[in-house]
Amino acid sequence: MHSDAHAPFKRKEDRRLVTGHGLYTADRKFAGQLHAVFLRSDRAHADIVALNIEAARNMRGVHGVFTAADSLRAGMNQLLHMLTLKGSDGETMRLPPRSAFADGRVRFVGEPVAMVVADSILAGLDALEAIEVEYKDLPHVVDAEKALVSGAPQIHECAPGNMAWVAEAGDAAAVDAAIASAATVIKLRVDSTRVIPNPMEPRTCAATYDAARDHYEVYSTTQGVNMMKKQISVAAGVREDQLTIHAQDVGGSFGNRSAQYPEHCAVMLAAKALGRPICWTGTRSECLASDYHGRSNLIEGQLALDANGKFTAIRLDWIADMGAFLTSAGTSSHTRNPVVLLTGVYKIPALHGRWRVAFTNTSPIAAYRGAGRPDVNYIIERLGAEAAARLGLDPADLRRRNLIAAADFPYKTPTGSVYEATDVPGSLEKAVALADWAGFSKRRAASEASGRLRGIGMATFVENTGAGIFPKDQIDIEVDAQGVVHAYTVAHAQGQGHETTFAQIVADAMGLDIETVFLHEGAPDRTLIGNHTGGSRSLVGAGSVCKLAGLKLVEVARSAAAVQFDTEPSQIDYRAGTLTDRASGKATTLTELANRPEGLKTQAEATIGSTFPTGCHIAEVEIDIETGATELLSYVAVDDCGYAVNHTIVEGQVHGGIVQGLGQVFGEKAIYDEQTGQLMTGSFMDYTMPRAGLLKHAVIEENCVPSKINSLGAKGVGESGCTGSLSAVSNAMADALRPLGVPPMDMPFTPSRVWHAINAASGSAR
Ligand code: MCN
Repeated sequence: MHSDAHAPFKRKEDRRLVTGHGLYTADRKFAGQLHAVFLRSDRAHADIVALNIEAARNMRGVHGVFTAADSLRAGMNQLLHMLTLKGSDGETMRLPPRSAFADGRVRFVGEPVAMVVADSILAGLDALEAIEVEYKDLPHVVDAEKALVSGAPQIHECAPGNMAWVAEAGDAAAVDAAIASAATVIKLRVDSTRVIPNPMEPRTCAATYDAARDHYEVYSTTQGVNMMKKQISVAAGVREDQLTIHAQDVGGSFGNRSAQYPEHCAVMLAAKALGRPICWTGTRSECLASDYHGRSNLIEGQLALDANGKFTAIRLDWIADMGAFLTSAGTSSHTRNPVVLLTGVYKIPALHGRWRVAFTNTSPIAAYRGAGRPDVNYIIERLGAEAAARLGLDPADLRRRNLIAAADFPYKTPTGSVYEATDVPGSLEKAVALADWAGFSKRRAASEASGRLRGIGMATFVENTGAGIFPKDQIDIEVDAQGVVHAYTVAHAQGQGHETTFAQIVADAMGLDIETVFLHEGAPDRTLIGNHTGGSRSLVGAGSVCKLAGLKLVEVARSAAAVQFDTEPSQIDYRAGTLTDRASGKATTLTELANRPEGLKTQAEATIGSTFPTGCHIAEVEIDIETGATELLSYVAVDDCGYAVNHTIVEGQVHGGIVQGLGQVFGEKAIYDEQTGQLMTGSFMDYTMPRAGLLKHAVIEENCVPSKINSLGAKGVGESGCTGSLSAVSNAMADALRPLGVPPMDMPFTPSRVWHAINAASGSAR
């Protein structure tokens, strides 16, 4: 039975996951395991004058206490950075060294200083209390803009002025000229706020060491074992063949689990030193402070328009906060992705962008769902909305004047990106109809009559899915003795449903029932080349190779059947697992062929680049003037994800992405206190996660144009919801508040901030 992309069916992984039979890293139990707990810096910037671990080391139940002295001695002195780029100032990106523990100086609250390994977590926590650290406080800076001001506290010797690197793209002179002759220039400064990813499963890792083989097994919450192996190998100073990385179920990630963490090295260090398995699981507060954070981009934008409302130039001046250290790909997601998308979905002849990438005394920043794409879309779309308001134009009409027409694809942008075929104008018209855009003024009048502010906001967007760091994606595929098909991949879902969709692809390619196909992710015992899950590239990459693998396996089976029936492969008909010799009518099956001594297996591979998903999202909000509380009344998303393998999962991905964006729009914001450098949002009492009920009514539709770069015709979808929702909802908020004279404000639109903005604008503090 072929799987029908339109017929909803249950996810294969859910039987395991919703019945409590998932195997998450912390579920693993090792004979003789010990527990690690970390002493973390309680200050933003300080020299470690003295560190006394003797008392802790001698406490009951304690097996060891580890510090930077141990990790440096073991050759752990630099986390890997995947991309070291040359900046527009001619300087290479500055890469401050980082070991498993702070080496003589702490640079953010939450940085590991020491690790106790004990029989139990409680014994370890008791021993942490006995560690004496003498600090000499240093001046700190937690704000990226202030960190770049001359005279700011210096965080790393190797990075003068706290600058990690500077990048530029586009033509500054062309933009100057276009702005000088523009009929209208809109200027806006936005803050794509710092957020903390917060997967449901806290960050955790475990390590065992086999002295006989000089080999580590590392168990971790990760987005892909290959990339993690490369990073840990460099950071821990061990060869890749000395490492096996395991992960089965991973309870969410949102981008912050593709990079390696110091804790990986720390548990490996202890596993070798003590000859026992070492396990660590972060507490929620520990993760809030020490997990890699996301976004934190301050962007000044200028949009120039001619007298007909056509965009003539855009300029972005961008400060990307990287926190205290560079993560493996954090800088590129905040610079490379926005450069690729600098034009948005519009025809804009002149572009220029400058990115200053700064160090601050805060937790490092890594990719976070969208990885720079929601941020660049946020500034472009907010500029567009302000322009429409200034010119008295319908925002949909302003877009119609400027969108790249469907006939103009593939479209080469002035910064050299080539967008593949899509249909943003079509998505806009579909979204406008679904949202009853034309009927909004009536609805607004009704809200006004009941003393409420109503606003509507639109975002049109394009994204680039990740091209991948490894050169190709390989899939192993084989049939077992029972006729069950097994596919093996490096990609690793953390909730995206690959076990279902990838199995669906193989089943479709081979004409089999999806129940007879199983996907194995991570596959540590195979030497497959392939990319981790990230940049919404898994389906486009590994997923499309699953199709090639299924088709190739049928051909391998056809050849085997031809040998058996002494004929040519072309004479063998294949249908739903049965192979028939057209001339003799003799038949065999995949199962029978698999039971030959040589079995039935093959490997497929392909090198797949970026796809360019697009979309148009529309949000409608209503604000209670008395309290500043906002209700999201409706949300319409029309996305082009190319061929959709599984509509239910696509819808779930878009829905999840929208809600993740709503979190940032309405509440989430990591706040460091300027005076003390302390993380003020260190628990769920202070850090506002989105709640069920925030998105009551969402219409999620597709307007798909197949991609030409992969065998499925698919484009990625995992991040689109986030990319559209920041802009659409913020524009709706701005639209609701504009009639009261509230100037453009930034996320998060909490009741308190909205209430204060309304009252400041009306000049009557209530
Ligand atoms: N899909 C489909 N048809 C398409 C596109 C995708 O059926 N045309 C399906 C895929 O087969 C897959 C899912 O949708 O089951 C997402 O596919 P894809 O867009 O390729 O994204 P990835 O699988 O590479 O997932 C990464 C992406 C990113 S970058 C983040 S961050 C993210 C996200 O997905 N983090 C998530 N979604 C998440 N969902 C959950 N539950 N948890 C996370 O941590």
